[in-house]
Amino acid sequence: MATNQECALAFAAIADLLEITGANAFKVNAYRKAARVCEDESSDLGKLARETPKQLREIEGIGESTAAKIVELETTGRVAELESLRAQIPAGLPLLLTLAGLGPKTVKLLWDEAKVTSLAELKSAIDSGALASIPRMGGKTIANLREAVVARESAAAGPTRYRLGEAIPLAQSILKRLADANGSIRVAFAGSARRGRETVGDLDLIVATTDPTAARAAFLNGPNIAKVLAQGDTKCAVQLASGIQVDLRIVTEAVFGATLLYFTGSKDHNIFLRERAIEREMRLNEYGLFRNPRGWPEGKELPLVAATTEESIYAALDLPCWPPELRETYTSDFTQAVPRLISLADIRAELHAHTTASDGVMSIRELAELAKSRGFHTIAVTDHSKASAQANGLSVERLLRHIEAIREAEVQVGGIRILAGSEVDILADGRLDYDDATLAALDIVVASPHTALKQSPEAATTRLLAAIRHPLVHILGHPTGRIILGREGLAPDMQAICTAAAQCQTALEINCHWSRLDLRDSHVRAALSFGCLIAIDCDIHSAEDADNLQYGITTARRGGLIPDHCVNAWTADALHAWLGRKRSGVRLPRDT
Ligand code: DGT
Ligand code: CA
Ligand code: CA
Ligand code: ZN
Repeated sequence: MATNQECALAFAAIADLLEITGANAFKVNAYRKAARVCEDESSDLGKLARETPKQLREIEGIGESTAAKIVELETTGRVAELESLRAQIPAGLPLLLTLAGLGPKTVKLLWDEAKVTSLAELKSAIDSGALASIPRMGGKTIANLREAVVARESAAAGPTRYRLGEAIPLAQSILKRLADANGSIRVAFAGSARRGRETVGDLDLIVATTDPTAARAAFLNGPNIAKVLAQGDTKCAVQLASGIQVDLRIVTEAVFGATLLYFTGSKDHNIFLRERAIEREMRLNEYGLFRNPRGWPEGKELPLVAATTEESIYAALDLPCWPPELRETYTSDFTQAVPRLISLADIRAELHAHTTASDGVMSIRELAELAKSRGFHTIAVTDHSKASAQANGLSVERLLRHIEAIREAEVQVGGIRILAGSEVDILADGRLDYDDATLAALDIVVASPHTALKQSPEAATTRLLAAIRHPLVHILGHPTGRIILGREGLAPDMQAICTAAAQCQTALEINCHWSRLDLRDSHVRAALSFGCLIAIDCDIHSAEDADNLQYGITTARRGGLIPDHCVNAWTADALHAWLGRKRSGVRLPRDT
């Protein structure tokens, strides 16, 4: 039940609080080390705690007391020492730790010397000049503090959004606690996270249970919860240490579907459904779909039509059950049928992955074993090209040796096709970073923009078109180079891009990393309307990156992608035929 991340968070929180209370440095450091070790540990600590607790002690950095706390967290869901530390200090202090540049030492100093115990008190202490008299508080430190407080206040004023892949893992441990709680029947994400939006404002969870008290306790008591915002019988809300808010609805199994439907949204989709209900003399709300005949006596209970599952509600409204990813806008596109959208299980190949040869952390063999463990028939090794010097891009000589190593690994590993490829830089003017003879020696070429990401839309269009039309390029990698909540990236003419990509059978990538999701959902929709091929790739640098596939899939689904248009969903024969076709029209240097 306790995840490694939860253990790490608990130890980090203990270390912070110990430091604030002035505990000795040795003890503080032991907890900090334990937090790091838990974070990096590859085996499941909760499972060890349950099955073979003695083995916890064998992990370097886990001692007797930290091992006992992992067992405690696993068996009780709490760590008593953490709770008693929290009880010893003012409730507002832990929040101060989340201010930029404010560590436990300074928080302790502020508390001891200026009696600061909350954000508001810190602000007035700065404004009144009270901090200036504190030893070790220089003008620069105070200026930094002021900036951090201002940043926090403006963040609180504006709508802070979180990237999907950052937010979801934070709530997964809560969802698990809810699922494991007594009486729990069903748990689910709702809201924008379930619809797979690239950013979320908050997270929404729903639990169906016969024991609401146990569900509430499971939700409110966890190591990563900074603050309880609401704790009612059916609605609870918390703020996590990272600042993100999590809302929970506690319901009975009988109305789970209606509540899930309502809180999945979007608001526009809810309006669409409600109006459809009204047209049919029905009423839809978070408790169910009810018959509401004309002339029904005021105040008399409406007869229930459906509430337990979303499917039954859609069916009663004469609609196919819309996948959450399509519930984004007010649209009646899918009143007759919904497309068979691509799903995780359809993916059979990864075509964008890095090894230690450039900036990845896995060897070719490790990568291949990872892909095999996912049931893939093909993995492409696509390390960076020479222009990406910061990513240790390969010179032509190194690339040729790498191809040999890939061929050897394919024989040694067996049972999976390992393609020799490259993620070749598309230079600012559209030329590729390797010459044609070099590219022709590869099985697969992913061409990506990495630099000059602020060039004009016209220059970007010319640049990307050159790569798409290059006969040796199979896939255009992260086409715009945008970073969500970070940088805009290129803004090419998508119609021109899609027209050329469809014509040349060059696939456009959906890069699955949650900071990229590039192509974005709207681009996927546009690309499909032009008949483009789409690749969904994790751009693997380390094993965890493979888990980002889910975010690429939801992005693809939001764009309406069906498996036929996704090269990663094809059979090995179909995929390799497409890759080969891209080679057949080209005169290779050795033929001339
Ligand atoms: P977010 O959190 O900003 O990323 O977006 P959502 O869609 O998760 O929005 P949120 O958390 O405010 O509410 C979750 C869902 O609950 C929303 O998608 C639809 C439903 N909902 C919330 N408030 C209303 C409302 O006032 N009217 C209707 N029709 N639905 C609502
Ligand atoms: Ca939400
Ligand atoms: Ca919400
Ligand atoms: Zn790249």
